[in-house]
Amino acid sequence: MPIHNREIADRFERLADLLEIEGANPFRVRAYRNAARTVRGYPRSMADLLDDSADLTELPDIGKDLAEKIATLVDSGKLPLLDEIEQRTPAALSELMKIEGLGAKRVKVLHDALDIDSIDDLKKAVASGEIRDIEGFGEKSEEKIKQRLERFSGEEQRTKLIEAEEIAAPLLDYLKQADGLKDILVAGSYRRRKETVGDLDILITARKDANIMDYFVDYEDIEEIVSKGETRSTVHLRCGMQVDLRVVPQVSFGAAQHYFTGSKDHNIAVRKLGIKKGYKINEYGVFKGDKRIAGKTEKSVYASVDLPYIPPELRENHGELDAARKGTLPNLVTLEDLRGNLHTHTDATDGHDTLKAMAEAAAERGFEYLAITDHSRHLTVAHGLDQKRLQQQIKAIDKLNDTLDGIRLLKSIELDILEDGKLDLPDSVLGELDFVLCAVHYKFNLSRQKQTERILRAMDNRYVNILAHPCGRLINEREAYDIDLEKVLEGATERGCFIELNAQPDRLDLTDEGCRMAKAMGVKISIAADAHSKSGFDNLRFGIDQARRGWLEAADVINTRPLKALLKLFER
Ligand code: DGT
Ligand code: CA
Ligand code: CA
Repeated sequence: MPIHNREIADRFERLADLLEIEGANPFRVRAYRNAARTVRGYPRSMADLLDDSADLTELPDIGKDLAEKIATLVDSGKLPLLDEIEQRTPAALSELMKIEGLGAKRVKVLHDALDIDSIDDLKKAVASGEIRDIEGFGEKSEEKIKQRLERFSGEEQRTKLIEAEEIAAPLLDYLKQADGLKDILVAGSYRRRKETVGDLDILITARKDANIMDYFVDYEDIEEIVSKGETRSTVHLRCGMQVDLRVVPQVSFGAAQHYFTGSKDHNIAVRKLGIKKGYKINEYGVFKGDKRIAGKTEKSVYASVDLPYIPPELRENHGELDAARKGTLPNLVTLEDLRGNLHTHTDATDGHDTLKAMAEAAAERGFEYLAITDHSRHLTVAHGLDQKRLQQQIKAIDKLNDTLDGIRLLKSIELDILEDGKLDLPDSVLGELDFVLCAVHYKFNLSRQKQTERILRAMDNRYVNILAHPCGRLINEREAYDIDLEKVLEGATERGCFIELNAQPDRLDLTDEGCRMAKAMGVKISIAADAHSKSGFDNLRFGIDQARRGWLEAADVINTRPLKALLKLFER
């Protein structure tokens, strides 16, 4: 059975959690967390890599021991060390650590004091008011835990797009081998490129005698067949993902694509336009009375209500129908529009590849420029650059630029924004850089007003050009810190600063809504890979997805500009 990167990463994370609760060596804990992050974000599945006899120790943060553990997991589905630990420490304690504010230490205290082993136990303890009596907790923290529990249970579990892709890929490969299959497409939120998806909606057309459904439910990764019919089946995969599969007639394929791509609100709005013209629009086609007048292609569905084709990323009923009618749909930015990347780390700080390797990888991708933005010295990473090391890097970049052909390295830095909005390197050295990136990496819990002020103060510095990952969220892991985004965007325009859309698939920060707001306010965006290794440039396509959902066109994005025009933008 194929094991997905996500499952491997989850196990390593649980291992790290349990080790941390047991008070293990922090470096050991960190090693498993880093490995989990590498595996989770890796564009190819570990199973595939091993199939190709790849050397896993070449991946960031994967040593010999971890490589062996991954191989065992792929081979047998087992992680013996985790099994061993779960004998003595309940696995569900790792769940408790997902509650914001409960770290390993506090989880252990709860466990030791009240035998709390699960979210359910914790809920009961909160309800009976027992938490407040534990040393170091008190009434206030009991109340906080209560609120967080409520929020936690309210969240439906949605899957990050990159993980959904990883789950979909082997299933699609499998389905494509079905006898008699003609077309196959993943519709739903997946096709709209939403940052997270609830389930996968797969559409198929096939020869009449093809037994698609029998073939489908034989897929080895299925845990439960929820329903199986001739044209529609629903299953749950082992990883928990639901898959809806529909087999539709060829003449209806466009209408089905349209219907099942959604969003629901978009569909309803289109259907209303149909009703006005006396048509019925559903997943089988567009009908005038009993006569099908459109539906073989999506384009024909839109044409039936006098609209041009609308790209899936826009189909949220956020004004796209009006824009389509008026002929003002945006000409959405594409991956090919990007001429370079403005957020990159090397092994000088927490990246994994050398300056030269990153430069060559970027050149190979056809980038015209690549900005090196290692971390500054403050709290973020252990090896942040101080003034002296930054100056060394500047020299190294100058030297490398002399030898590089076709690509220019830009000298930059990712500065920490300190709590008071000051920056952690002096202006004298910032002046030597091509531009400056800044970001919040700690003190996430300031009040809205203070956090907003903090960022505005940082942008006051005349050397600052881009605010990186402006909201600080990690999808499914950490909420955004509280800021007044409108004020920050306004502050950015006033100061001639730009905002980043960080393309790491677990950040995607700025959000799609944020992009629309920025566009409306005239703030330009940098779509940035935040690459920590050569493969990190692959992130860009997720950034593009999000940007398109945010209605951005090439002109709204600064790294679509040729080098000269870009450098001009950085003069402030
Ligand atoms: P998800 O799975 O929560 O990420 O979001 P979707 O958009 O993939 O939603 P899903 O899987 O429930 O349904 C797939 C599409 O099917 C949805 O985008 C639009 C269409 N659809 C589902 N239910 C309805 C409905 O009641 N009316 C209409 N017009 N369309 C629907
Ligand atoms: Ca769906
Ligand atoms: Ca569905």
